Amino acid sequence: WSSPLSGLAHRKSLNDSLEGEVKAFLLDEGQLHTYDDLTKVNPVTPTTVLKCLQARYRAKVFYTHAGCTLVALNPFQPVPDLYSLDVMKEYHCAPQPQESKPHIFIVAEEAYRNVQGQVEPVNQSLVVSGESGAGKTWTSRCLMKYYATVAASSSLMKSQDTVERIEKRVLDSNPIMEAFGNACTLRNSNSSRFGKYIQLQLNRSQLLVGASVQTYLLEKTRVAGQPANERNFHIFYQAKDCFDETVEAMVHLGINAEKQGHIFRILAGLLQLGNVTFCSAMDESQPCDLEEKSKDFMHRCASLLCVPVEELQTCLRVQTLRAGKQSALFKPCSLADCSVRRDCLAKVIYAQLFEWLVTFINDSICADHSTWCNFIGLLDVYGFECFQVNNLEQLCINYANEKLQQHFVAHYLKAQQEEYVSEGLEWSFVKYQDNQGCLDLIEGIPTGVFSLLNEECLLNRASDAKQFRVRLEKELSDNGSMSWDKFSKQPHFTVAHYAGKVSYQIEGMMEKNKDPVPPELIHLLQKSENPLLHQLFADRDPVGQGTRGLRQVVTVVSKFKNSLENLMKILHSTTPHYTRCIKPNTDCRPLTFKKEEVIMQLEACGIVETIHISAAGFPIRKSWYRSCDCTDFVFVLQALMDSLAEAELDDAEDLQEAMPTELDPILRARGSVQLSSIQDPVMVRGWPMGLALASAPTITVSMTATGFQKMMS
Ligand code: AOV
Ligand code: MG
Repeated sequence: WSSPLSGLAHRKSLNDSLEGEVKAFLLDEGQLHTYDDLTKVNPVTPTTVLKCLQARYRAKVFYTHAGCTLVALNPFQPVPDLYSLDVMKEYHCAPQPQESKPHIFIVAEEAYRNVQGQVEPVNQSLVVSGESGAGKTWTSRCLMKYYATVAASSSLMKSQDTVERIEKRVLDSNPIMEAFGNACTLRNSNSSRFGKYIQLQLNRSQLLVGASVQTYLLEKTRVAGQPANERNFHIFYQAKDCFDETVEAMVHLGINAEKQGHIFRILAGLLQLGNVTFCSAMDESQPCDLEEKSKDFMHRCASLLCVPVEELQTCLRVQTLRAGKQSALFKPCSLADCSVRRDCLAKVIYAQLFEWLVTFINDSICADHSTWCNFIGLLDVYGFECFQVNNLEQLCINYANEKLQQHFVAHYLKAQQEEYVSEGLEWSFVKYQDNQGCLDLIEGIPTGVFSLLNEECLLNRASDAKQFRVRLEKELSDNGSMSWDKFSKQPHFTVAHYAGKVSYQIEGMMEKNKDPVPPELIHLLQKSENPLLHQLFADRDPVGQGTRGLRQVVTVVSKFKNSLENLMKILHSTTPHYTRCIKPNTDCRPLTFKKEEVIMQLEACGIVETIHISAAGFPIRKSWYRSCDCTDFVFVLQALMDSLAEAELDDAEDLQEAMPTELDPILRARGSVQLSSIQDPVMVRGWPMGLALASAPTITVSMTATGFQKMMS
């Protein structure tokens, strides 16, 4: 308890300084930056929370507790020594890390101590959320470095130079995955274009012995085209230093020079392919021609991908229609289709290469199952996105964020309140934004957007955006999270996500969901003499989507939904810890705090509700503030604390006796303060519930003596 109010003398000056809205604001504004936990802000309103965060940001304090969650403000500039080895040690060695200054390392250390469990090991998950550019990936990297340091197992030191220690290898997975899976977007110059859940595997002695990575839906369309002023994946541009780092990481993970050669030839092939353009043939019955300047690109592409150039040209421009088992018909593709095929080839190669890298990384860092017993999982997914034009990628990304929000709501907001009630605490439910309606809209069966989209895709007919919009409207118009922009020229639908409304363009959505790959392209790649490219497609069934033998149409959204459901199962089986990254301004400018932008993010993730509910774990009950003057209460509380700090309290009677007489005038004015003990103290995260106050004019102070003492210590 670090209230700046200490004793009677302050009361008058405090009252004098309270005016207008600030009147309800009990904290000395000059001291706002000292509030390490937003549950101590009083009263908890979006404005007061915002003020506190702003004051802290100004004072270059970037982490603040919000009860059960940690709020991380993005400084958008390096903060010297914030993540140094010494700081890690400090938090790791602290007897009570929670009492140190708020830091991501507190969350890390708490999970690390929890994982051992008092009865049996409990796996932990660190869920980092926030919008694009808020700092999730940065935070995840900090967390990984922390564990790679405090849980380092020197026994695994290998003598060969190329096989690095496991901690180093786990960390080295980052630059590789970021080089291939991150890109510069309008929101973030290092935006993750895939989701990632990494499980850090710990042995019985809590040493890091390995890790496994699960990735989610790489935004592969980016390889073929990017929105204006955005870029392709980093790997296509890296300048020397970053590139060296990527290559070094590859070496550490066992991707030798030969394999690297294969990888870079494939990437170079994709760059050449991207330059290929087509033009209509004179004779319409003939396949499209290559633009003159594209012929060289085509040759270089074929040579780099190690496929016959004639066949490459043909399969980009001619569709092969099977007619019976043996014979085939050939149909020239339209000009537009040629480009679609070119892009499709690039996408399928890149996505497969990315998947191969992830598998390779896993093979290199995953510990044998017998050697580890529990894990700490780190979740870093792409943040909520809302662009001018949003399509299936954004729908999936925002759906993932919606799922995480639900996990948070269910796990924390709902569960915590139910716990209070079950423990007999008089409690009126704090309303929070339940996003089930939005999730029903997206994933509901049989009439959610995903189901309807799949249905449309399985019909095997040319998809029509207008028709699909009509269908959506017919089936989903009674869902409050869905709305329509009547004036938009293109067919759209708008979803009210927890983090804001997003309008999705329907055009192109069906094709993206089907994600068809012409079989000719797969046949071609299977002939590649680049051993890696050949390997990427060796097992693939050219006609079906999956590997040979499993012939069924798996749409993008059904695959994504399944993988997210698995993720949710894992999250539910672990103890979660939430970190909310906040982006203080959309321009990514250092130390710039835009109130309107921050408040929207705070509201979106329900921070204020979280604080209200968490605050119940502390001694102040919110309802009290609504009905009476807060200054009195804090004053009473502070005076109580001051005088009881030294007292030996065994029961409520002791407490009654120790009541300071200075309180009498207030008590007379306010009614009385009754002290009684709670028979069964409510334990909230190891804290006996301190005080619960009933409404004015009678102030009922209920507490356990030990609770009070603990609070004081
Ligand atoms: P994101 O992961 O949340 O966005 P990042 O973690 O990539 O966002 O953060 C964006 C940028 O903010 C980083 O590249 C850093 O420059 C800066 N940054 C973030 N946290 C810190 C910090 N603690 N200290 C200094 N700089 C920081 V996305 O992946 O786009 O949703 O899809
Ligand atoms: Mg990221």
